[in-house]
Amino acid sequence: MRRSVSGGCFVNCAANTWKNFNMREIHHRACNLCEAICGLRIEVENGAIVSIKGDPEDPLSRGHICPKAIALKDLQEDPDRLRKPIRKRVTESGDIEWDEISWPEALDLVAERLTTIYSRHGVDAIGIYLGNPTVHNYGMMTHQKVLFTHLRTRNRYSATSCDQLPHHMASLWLFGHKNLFPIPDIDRTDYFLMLGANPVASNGSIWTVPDVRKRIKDMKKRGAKLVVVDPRHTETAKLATEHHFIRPGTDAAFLLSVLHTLFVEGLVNLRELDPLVTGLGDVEAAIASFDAEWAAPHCGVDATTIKRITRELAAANAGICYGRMGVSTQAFGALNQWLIYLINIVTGNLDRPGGSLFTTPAMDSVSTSSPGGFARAHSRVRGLPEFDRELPVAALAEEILTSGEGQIRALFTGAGNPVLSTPNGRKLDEALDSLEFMVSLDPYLNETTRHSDVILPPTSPLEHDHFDLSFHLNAVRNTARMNDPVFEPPSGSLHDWQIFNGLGERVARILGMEHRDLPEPQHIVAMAIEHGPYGEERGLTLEEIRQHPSGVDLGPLKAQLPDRLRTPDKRINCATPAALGDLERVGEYFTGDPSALLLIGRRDVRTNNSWMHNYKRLVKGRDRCTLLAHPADMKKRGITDGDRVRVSSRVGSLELAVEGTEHMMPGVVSIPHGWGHNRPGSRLEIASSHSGESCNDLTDEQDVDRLSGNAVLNGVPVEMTLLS
Ligand SMILES: Nc1nc2c(c(=O)[nH]1)N[C@H]1C(S)=C(S)[C@@H](COP(=O)(O)OP(=O)(O)OC[C@H]3O[C@@H](n4cnc5c(=O)[nH]c(N)nc54)[C@H](O)[C@@H]3O)O[C@H]1N2
Ligand SMILES: Nc1nc2c(c(=O)[nH]1)N[C@H]1C(S)=C(S)[C@@H](COP(=O)(O)OP(=O)(O)OC[C@H]3O[C@@H](n4cnc5c(=O)[nH]c(N)nc54)[C@H](O)[C@@H]3O)O[C@H]1N2
Ligand code: SF4
Ligand SMILES: [Mo]
Repeated sequence: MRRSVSGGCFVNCAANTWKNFNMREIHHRACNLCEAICGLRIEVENGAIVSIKGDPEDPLSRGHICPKAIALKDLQEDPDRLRKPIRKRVTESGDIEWDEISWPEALDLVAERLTTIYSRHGVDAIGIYLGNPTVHNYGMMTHQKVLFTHLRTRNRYSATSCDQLPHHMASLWLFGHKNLFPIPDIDRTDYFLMLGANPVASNGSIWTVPDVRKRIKDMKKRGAKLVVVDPRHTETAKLATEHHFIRPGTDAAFLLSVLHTLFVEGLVNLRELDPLVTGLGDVEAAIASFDAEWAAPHCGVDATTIKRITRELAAANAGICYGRMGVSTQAFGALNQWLIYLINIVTGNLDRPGGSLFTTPAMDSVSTSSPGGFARAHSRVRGLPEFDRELPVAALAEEILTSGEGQIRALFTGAGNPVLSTPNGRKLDEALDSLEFMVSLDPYLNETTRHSDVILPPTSPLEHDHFDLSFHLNAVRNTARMNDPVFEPPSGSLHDWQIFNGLGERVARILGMEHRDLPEPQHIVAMAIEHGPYGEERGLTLEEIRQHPSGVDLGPLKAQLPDRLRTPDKRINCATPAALGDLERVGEYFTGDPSALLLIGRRDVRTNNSWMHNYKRLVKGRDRCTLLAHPADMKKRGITDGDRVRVSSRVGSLELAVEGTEHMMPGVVSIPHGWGHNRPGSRLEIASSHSGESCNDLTDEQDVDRLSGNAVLNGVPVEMTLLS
């Protein structure tokens, strides 16, 4: 055992003096569930959690907490959460059974199967998919390369390409690094134009903004304005100064006309950015035909309103334009994010307090990771472009199902549930069924991992230490936290990073490659912090951060251009060829059927993508997996509130109950994602009795943002009929 996971000391050395379990103790901890990374105080008595509360001393979250954090207790105690590796066995009568096996046996088996397929069919025969919790678990971030550098496959996929891929692309194009995100400085802004985001439910994304509700209220008290543009009158829209419906998928028209208005009305004002910005003349010429009168009939926001919003944004001392999932996971995801960045640039609001600013995290992934690259290779079957050495996940099923050289025959999934989270989940189900071998690094036997031959369950989040590697980069204030584990890991269990070390070592040994285990994640982070911005400047160390378990305040976001840019000439060249090239598609796209019923998604504060429906406190009460529709669309089809309907798209259909609401734009329906726990063979007792349906049985893997390859999850044409 020890030999097999060298580098993995179970007792987390300096970090832990194990607690006396007969006492009540408060553990400080940052929540790992969503991007808000709220500080928590977890009270433990006799080895069990008795309360979870917000930590008022956390300088970022200031005591905020949401219902999901309390479910960390349920996650810790869930009998369905796997504690030991399990291997699939098909009985003589064809039933599937799962047997617990030891860690050495599991790791040996996985390494042997992966290397056999690799040796027989070549490097690209192994596919990798990593899901969202990867970025909430620093050991997965630091250690995945221990295994993946040996596997060298081009078939790498992740949730990024059904999520924030367009942000990375726009950041690379304009600022020179995929992770240089401009963060809305909500606490100091005068004007906020928000498209396709619902932070009151999501708690913010590519924007770590705990307690956003209070921040919005404070902002309005100061006299600042929040304008929300969304096909649904969302929880965020309810707090806004104004809300405008927009036809899904048409934000490019809206944003182009905002930029156009800024140009033609002489509202471009680069302010401090003036010496840094080039290429605006080319952009102005390229968008000359996209005025507000052209945009209005496509997007459903009238021309007068578009122009007024534009003038208000331009007149604000400090303003923000921000867009998230609704504008990223649709037909023009990459173009939209590029346009949003440009609007912030030409109004002089980039790098401006109260506008959008780059952060300065203690461990700076802008310095420690590659800048990223685009379209240096393409997927085998459909020719979709890579970004940062990953292919769009919309291509995963076909890369498994289409025979020929480079076909995926074995798949490694880690912290992901692509059967529920990626477009056309039914096709992926079929594809996963056809694999020669599949292994999942995951604590649950769920809709995806049921296809695996072996499931490797890591320790729970509270059983390992925690430093947030991802989200300080996106936060509205610079802070840092390092927290010790709340519970001692059960004897013989392994952390995600130890599993990567164990597999990496075995794969290398079998393939005769050189291998070095990586040290514990905290050592890697400690080094990066020492060489990070505060380490170099004033000797900040991980140890010092650990001494402040509620977090260290590193101050408000600051202007830092041109230093922060990673472009070779330290300038922002706005005339991005790929984005300008995509403009050709705009006119063509908007000739589509204006009467089509379009499907969008939604998030609820009690859900977290697909994986937190197995906790009673989060699923109790009314059914949340319903279809929302405007009463006019229901009436046309003879549907009344509470009826069950069939919704169908090019790829599939499902049945669910309807809720009529004028909060939906006419012509648009909404189904939340992450449900559909009714597929046989998973082990999720509570989730399967609140199963809902998976809206990704309707989304179409063939319909991607043609520029980026990002999945189109919003604006999917569907039909809705009453079930008799
Ligand atoms: N239609 C539609 N689809 C969407 C979206 C949408 O808005 N609409 N949103 C998309 C977005 S933004 C995202 S990020 C994706 C998410 O897509 P995925 O990341 O594929 O799915 P999750 O539901 O987050 O599944 C997380 C998995 O990680 C496991 N897990 C949890 N914690 C850990 C851990 O610490 N270690 C390991 N090894 N495993 C862990 C869980 O058991 C679960 O199996 O879904 C996307 N899909
Ligand atoms: N409670 C909860 N919180 C979460 C998650 C969760 O599942 N549950 N998931 C986390 C993850 S992984 C992510 S990535 C973030 C996402 O964070 P957000 O992007 O803030 O969350 P969404 O609810 O997906 O917001 C997308 C909005 O876009 C709107 N929309 C849909 N189509 C269009 C369109 O074509 N144009 C415009 N303008 N708007 C459109 C939708 O109505 C919705 O209000 O949330 C994170 N936080
Ligand atoms: S908002 Fe997100 S980070 Fe904060 S407590 Fe809720 S789930 Fe955790
Ligand atoms: Mo996401």
